[in-house]
Amino acid sequence: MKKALFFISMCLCSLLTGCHSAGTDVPNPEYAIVGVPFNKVQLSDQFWHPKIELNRTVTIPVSFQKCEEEGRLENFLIAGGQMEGQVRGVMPFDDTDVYKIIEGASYSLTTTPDSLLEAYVDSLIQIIALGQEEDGYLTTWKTIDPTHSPAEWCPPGERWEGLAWSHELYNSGHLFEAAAAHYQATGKKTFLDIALKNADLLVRVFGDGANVQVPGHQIVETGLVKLYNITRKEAYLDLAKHFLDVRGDHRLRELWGSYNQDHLPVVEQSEAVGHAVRAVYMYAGMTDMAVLFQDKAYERAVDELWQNVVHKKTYITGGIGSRHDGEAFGANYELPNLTAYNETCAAIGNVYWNYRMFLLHGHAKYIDVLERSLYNGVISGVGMDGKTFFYPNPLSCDLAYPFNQGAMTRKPWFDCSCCPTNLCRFMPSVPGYVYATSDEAVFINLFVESKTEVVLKNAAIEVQQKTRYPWEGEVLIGISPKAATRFKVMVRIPGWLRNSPLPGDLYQYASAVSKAPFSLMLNGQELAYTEGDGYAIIDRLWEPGDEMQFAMAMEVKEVVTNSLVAENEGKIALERGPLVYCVEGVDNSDFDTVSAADCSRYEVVSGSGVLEDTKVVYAKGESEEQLFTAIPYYTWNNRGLSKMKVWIDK
Ligand code: FUB
Ligand code: ZN
Repeated sequence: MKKALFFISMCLCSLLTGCHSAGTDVPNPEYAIVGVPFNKVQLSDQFWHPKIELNRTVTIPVSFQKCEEEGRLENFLIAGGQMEGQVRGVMPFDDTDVYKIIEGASYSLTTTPDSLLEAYVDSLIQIIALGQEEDGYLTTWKTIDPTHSPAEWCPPGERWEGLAWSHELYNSGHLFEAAAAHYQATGKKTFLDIALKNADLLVRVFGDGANVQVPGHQIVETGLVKLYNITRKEAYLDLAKHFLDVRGDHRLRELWGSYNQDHLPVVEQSEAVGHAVRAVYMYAGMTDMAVLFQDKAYERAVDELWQNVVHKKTYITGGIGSRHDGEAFGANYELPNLTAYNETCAAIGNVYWNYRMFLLHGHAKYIDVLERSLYNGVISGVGMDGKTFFYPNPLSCDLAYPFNQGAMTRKPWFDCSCCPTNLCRFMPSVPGYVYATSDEAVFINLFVESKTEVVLKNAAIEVQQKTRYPWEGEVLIGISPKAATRFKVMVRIPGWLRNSPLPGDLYQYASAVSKAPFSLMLNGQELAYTEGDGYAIIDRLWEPGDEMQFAMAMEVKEVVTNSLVAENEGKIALERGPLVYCVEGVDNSDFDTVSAADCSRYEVVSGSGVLEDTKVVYAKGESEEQLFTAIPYYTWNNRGLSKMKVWIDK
């Protein structure tokens, strides 16, 4: 079967047309701050670059293979009348796995050209086109047989019937996001044309209030904005806003309730409730609206929601959505460790949302949240082999509770494989979070060895970082305009460096950190800078070849939780730089009684075996005896079954 599909896809590949020039940017010009797109940032670091390579060489190929094996591609062929049969798979959104992997493959093609992969992606797009109906409709299970739903919980029905569960608009949203990325990465319009045809159908069906149903699972909103950024077609933007404006309005339709964030008009929502991935995708869309429509009600709502999530509902790992039941946010301060859900997709969505909040407000606190999710709750989702995955990401494992969809180790795939394929698309986009620009400033947000070129005040400026972050705290930041130019450089001073693990009072460091947590020099000399919005702001006439030396103290710090989280009473977690640590049974034979009470110092040493590229922490007692060993949280469960905990008795 696999061979047959590959053959079909390669034949279709030869029909390919519509190749355009590569590398078109689609940043959103309405944001006062614009991220430097991923395809303009070259990473050369030892942390992210290998992970992105692993994603390119292992995660993406194995995920494509799973899609072939499990009939995800056949569904498009059956829908297009090219094959006989009933829908394959058990989820009404299986189409999106294919879109999301194409999105990731497109990103990786920009940084690493690969003619075979490009041909394969092109052929998949041809297959997807076959599954699209004449008028642009594209959800294969409904086209194949609307009376037969792949999932028990999703009622069958004609187009747009049962939108609470049918995922038709979710499918469109991922289609739009993937097609925008494919166009941005390759310059080809093949996938974009499919997306635009589908978007035009949505405008005809839902535009102008013709149909006041809303998506059961949000994402079409941000997808439409991405299409608007490319086409500047107002109808896409208006439809995105329409979907948000009518949500939760009981005067228009019978509401679905808080699981779908459909209990109140979105601008009246102030507490994060319901399904976590749905929620953060929606908040990302709302943040887009706050900017694009200069809408203060939207801005106020996302500010309040953000405060609620960060101050009361975020794990120390940046994970969100504490309940397995409904894959949902819990009540304020409901942050259990063993049963923490923390879906990988929710952590990824949290990055998407926080990045938009940064672009809206320009404050580094949003990058603090983003960085915490990125280095902990996102990358814990994929094993070091690149082909096994966590769906939930708990903060404790007792070797009894099968947290990972029935398992206690990472699994190669899931019937609902949203998390692996979200990682496929997310990982190669990481370079896009490192730098940003406004009219007068360059932002250094993440510390990653890399280089880029930005244009500010009509001057081209080379920006470069050399660093071994997150293992070491020194960063050399090269700022080199072609000719001397005055502008600002904003160097983020991470919250973890200044006694604030996360904004708010959910977590604190147990003791004050070093008096001089960082230093910033220019060309080896003292440097005059001001501080604001979480940044060191250096406003000067920059000369070709200028270089700053930013040095952050990388101490091991103990974190304590607000007493309202009863679960963590009397316990500490360990952090070093942006990384949260945990203890695993495999390193600690006395796992159940591990305690930091008698710890007098922490020693940082290089890991070994699969952890050889990491730093592990030894807790030492008064007479230098080893009390326990802690490893970076994201690396846990890579050495077989083991108990694990982030929060340690003190
Ligand atoms: O419903 C689509 C995806 O499946 C959600 O985002 C995940 O939480 C999983 O339920
Ligand atoms: Zn998921």
